[in-house]
Amino acid sequence: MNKFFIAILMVLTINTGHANEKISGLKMPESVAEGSDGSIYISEIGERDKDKDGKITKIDKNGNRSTLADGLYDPKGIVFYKEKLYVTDRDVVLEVNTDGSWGVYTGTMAFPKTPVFLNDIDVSSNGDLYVTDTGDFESSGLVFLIKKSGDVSVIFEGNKNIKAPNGILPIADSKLLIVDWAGDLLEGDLITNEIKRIAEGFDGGDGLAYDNGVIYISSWKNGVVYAYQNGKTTIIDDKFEAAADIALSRDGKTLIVPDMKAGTVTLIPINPKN
Ligand SMILES: [Ca+2]
Ligand SMILES: [Ca+2]
Repeated sequence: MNKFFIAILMVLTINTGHANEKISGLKMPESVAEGSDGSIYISEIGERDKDKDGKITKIDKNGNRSTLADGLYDPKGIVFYKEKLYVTDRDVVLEVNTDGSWGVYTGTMAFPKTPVFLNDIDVSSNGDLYVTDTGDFESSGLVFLIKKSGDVSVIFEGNKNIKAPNGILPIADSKLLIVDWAGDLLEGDLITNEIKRIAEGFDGGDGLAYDNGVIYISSWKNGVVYAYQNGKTTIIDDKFEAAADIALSRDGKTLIVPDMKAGTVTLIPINPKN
């Protein structure tokens, strides 16, 4: 347990008597990412469809909270890569520096199909970004690949298997996990371009995390975080109002869960096998 978690734990032990690690007072937190120094970055939408009130909040490893970047629209997915953050914000992808300066990394016009509702973002080891567009939340979703070169392509689009993709996670050079708002856990093959359903029942699916063969899935609608392994789904925690885009800490020991409606980020200790 590092200093950050100890600091949070102490505060909450005093307040509640429980070892329940929770950061509160956030405005519609959607997504989280851990930096290389152990800081946690949280995207806060603020008011939906309202410009300039979105921001990125930083919680450093000692538990100190600060606003890293503000003036955003409705920031959603966030990922850390090589000392920068990449953030989806409606119909653009932003690049946010660790000093808080930010700008547009991929503009609306760079997309081959006009983005409607850019949602989750993740990165492969070579710096390629994968971005979901949940579209109309029914059937018009898209998955974009933003190459390091800046080229943007559609790699998956709405069909019988993929409807309204939300959470996305590359798990190997050739495979992508996707959780669909419609409730399906999907696996996309980046070589054959095929997509298959590997599990279902995650209605309002939002975020994904992966470690050692275990896939963690959040349901925004159900307020639940699930674990899926070898065909079996278990519930990690079902006490959320709207569990949004989760992440796993770099040491694999903590699941970080933003709750958009409650305005909190909860740190759930999980027990890796080793
Ligand atoms: Ca906003
Ligand atoms: Ca999301």
